[in-house]
Amino acid sequence: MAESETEVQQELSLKSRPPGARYAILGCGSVGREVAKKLKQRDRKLFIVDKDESRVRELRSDGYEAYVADIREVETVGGLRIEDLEAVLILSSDPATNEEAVRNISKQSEGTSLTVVVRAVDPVSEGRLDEVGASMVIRPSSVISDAAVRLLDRAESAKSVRKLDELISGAERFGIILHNNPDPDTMAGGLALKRIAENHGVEADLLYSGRITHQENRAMVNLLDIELHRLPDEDRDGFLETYDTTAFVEHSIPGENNPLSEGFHPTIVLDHHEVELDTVDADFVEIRTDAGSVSTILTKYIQDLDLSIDDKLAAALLYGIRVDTNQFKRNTHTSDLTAAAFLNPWANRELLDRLETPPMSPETLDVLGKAIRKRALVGSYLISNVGMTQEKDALSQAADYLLQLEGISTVLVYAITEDTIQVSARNKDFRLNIGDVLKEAFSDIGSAGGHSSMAGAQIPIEVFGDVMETQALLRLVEESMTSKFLAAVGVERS
Ligand SMILES: [Mn+2]
Repeated sequence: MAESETEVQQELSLKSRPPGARYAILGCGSVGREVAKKLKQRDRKLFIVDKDESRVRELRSDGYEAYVADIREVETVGGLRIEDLEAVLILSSDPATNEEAVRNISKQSEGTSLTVVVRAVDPVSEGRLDEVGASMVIRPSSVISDAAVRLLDRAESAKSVRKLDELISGAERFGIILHNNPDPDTMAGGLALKRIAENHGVEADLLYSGRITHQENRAMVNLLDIELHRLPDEDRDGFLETYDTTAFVEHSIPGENNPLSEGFHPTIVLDHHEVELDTVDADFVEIRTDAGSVSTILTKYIQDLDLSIDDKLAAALLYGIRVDTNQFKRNTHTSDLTAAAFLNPWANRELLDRLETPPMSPETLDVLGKAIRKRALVGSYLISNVGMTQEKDALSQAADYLLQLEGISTVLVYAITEDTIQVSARNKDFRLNIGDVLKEAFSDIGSAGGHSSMAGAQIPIEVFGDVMETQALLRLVEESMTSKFLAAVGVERS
């Protein structure tokens, strides 16, 4: 039985006075349809008005509350006055009609908070729509250009991840090389790369050099039961020849933060630290300084490859992001937050809690104590010489901790461990890039680098010659570290 317009209206309007946000779409061609579909998914109360009867019938049969009317003269929708709505979207393909409709709607909603969104069909009418009262104008040029760039990004990352996936799927033996003294980010990145390999039935080994002393890192290895293989001290390159495919995770240059010889050629390099790209030699290179961690980069790969992720790997990656961004307070990018949002529902909560509150070792506490006691302040700079220690990883914790001191914006903590001076620096002064400062201060005697807010350096003790007497050596080191650092930040020593 064909229903007359008014009967349908009365029936529908009587049936329910919908709760929550009420929207109206005026002019419902293909664009209106798409918007209606999206708003329906959000469970919004939607009214649709269009002058085409057959279109309205079709919309009703799809379950929409639709009415036939001239959108330039609408005064009520489904028994509601315009001002009772939260928003009106004017989406017809005719510029003059849309302009008329905006004029009509804004006249009726004067003094209310109604949102009027209108589609500009051509650049000419764009400006006029603002004048006649639109709250927001949809500009085709910016919408299309945004979409074009977004699709290009997606295509590029799809191409890149496909290349990485192909390289890994062709591997016989895959050696994933973490940076020295692995931290949560490099380990989580390694685990994710291993997951990608597993998907092709490729065996992968996590390889590293140095030590795992920081309680965070130790806790992660134990709690996640990570199988790590220490690189041999002798003939590492020979050992690595047994792997036909290798990857650097969170480092990029042979010999920098890894023990490999200059000529070593990894297959894959993944990192988020700034580096001269033309100095990186590998078949596949992804260095993203617009990511605060390598875990962020690997999370995107897992998503793009549509791989399932278990709660342990999700917890590891989320932890890697949180540690490197210091709980999203340092060097955090949109990509980090997007990755964290993806991982959060999957991550094993209990595991994450235990990872984030690892028991502190007495040795670490001693280093913290020494760093606090030995601090020297120069303006807002804090420099602390911890002396001799094996707890290299405790230095970064001491630096993080001391950065909280009132009036302090930049912290430098260092110690002699075995035959190297280890430096850890933190900074919250936006005018300063502590990575560049350390490079300027120490790269003539060692390796140094990092970001604007956190950085490190390693200086071989032999640069101080063969001073045998420890106290004399410590004084010499302190003298030189302090003057080099202060000179690099441009502070005259009184
Ligand atoms: Mn990192």
